[in-house]
Amino acid sequence: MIDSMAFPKGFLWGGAIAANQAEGAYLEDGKGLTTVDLLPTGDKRFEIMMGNLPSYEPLEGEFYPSHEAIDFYHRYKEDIALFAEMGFKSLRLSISWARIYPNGDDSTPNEAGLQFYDDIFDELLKYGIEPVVTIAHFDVPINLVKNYGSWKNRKLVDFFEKYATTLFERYKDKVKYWMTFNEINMLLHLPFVGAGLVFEEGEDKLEVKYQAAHHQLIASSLAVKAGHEINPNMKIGCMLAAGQTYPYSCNPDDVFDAMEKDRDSFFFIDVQSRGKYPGYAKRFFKDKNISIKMEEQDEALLAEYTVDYIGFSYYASRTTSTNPEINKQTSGNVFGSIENPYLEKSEWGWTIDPKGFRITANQLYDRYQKPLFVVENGLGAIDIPEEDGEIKDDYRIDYLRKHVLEMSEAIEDGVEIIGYTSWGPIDIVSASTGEMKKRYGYIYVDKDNEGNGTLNRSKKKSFDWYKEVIVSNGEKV
Ligand code: BGP
Repeated sequence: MIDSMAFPKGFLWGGAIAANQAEGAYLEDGKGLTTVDLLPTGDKRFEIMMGNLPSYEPLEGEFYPSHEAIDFYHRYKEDIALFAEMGFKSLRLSISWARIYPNGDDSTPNEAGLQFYDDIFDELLKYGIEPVVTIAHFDVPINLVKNYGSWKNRKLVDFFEKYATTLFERYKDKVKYWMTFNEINMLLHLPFVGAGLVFEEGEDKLEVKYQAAHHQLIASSLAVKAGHEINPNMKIGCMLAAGQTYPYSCNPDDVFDAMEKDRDSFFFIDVQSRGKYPGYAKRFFKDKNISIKMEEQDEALLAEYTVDYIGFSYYASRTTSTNPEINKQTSGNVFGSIENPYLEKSEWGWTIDPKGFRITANQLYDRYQKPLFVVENGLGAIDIPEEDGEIKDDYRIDYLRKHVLEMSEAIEDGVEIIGYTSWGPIDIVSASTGEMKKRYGYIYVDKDNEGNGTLNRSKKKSFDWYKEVIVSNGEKV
């Protein structure tokens, strides 16, 4: 254990999960089918994530991990008790849109779905755990994809506004912290995942993506408006897949390239936090011949209803070069990074860069001057139980310790950070691969990649480590 003193009183330590990666029960109690329910494992998964969906129904013989996931739907009490034992101050979770509005365009919400989240929030509050809610985390009701074209269509703004308003009204006294769209910039990289986009022949994909982005940005503003009207104490944030891009060399071409790559992501938060389309985006649209359809009131909405805080995930940094020779080396990252010779990588090729976390936090705070909330961070790794079943995940502890220390450095740098919810405090389905073997948890779940296992929960070595971090408010890491 190492001493650090930076964390403010009331810092929201905890963990983060998403409905589709944890709940399972994919058609139970009136839930409708969503985009994620059509993502199998294997190569097809990536194809679909890029916007090539073969069918609007699950196919015979395919394995869809979200259908059962880790059965959080039926086991949440046991899981929340374990989170409480670790001393969690917060739990970030998402609400499944299709549990509330099974088809997305229904006139009334599904009471069973609303009740399920009421029960979860009550259970959390019983232990003094603050719920932090993501309104949309990579799942769109499939009816909206099939019959409306998902976020390509402006109508989604209305459906989302209605969905968000239903949540704000129902949970106004239970939930203070909200986020509108998980990793909103993921839409550019995995368009089906981020926005339910399925491309048709001949479509200008870039234009479609930015039109969908515009709709999400407007929907996000309208959600901020509705939430604040319903309860002015609500804090409604955005959520960015963050991670600094480094230039491979000090060649100004590389430096400029790195800046542009970061702007692909900042674009979203510039709009959500600063309230307007940045000049560089306008130039980009012009250069690429992209025209975005906007309505008269849009600019005013974006300007008036900006977010209260900046939520972000940080796993890895990226590196970029304009030199075609160097560009040949790539590493496994949806953001298309090249190898950074100074950094180690995870088993999935993600760089391990704790200092990059400090840099990223500083950069976001310098840019937006709003409180930051680290809502995802962690190491996806293969855990192999010892003979007695114990999992000695020192590699995970090592990753997290270094990141928590860099976070404390960022706080010393003057960055305002209100909480840290590490990703997947209990093993859940991986978003990118659909695998169970890519694990992040302090709590092990007995389930393999094919879906076999008892689903029993057990504590890993990191469980006690994280408990100590929280008890000492980050003084002992
Ligand atoms: C983020 C997502 C999460 C999550 C995490 C880890 O992009 O918001 O849903 O799963 O990354 O990624 P993976 O599960 O692919 O390891």
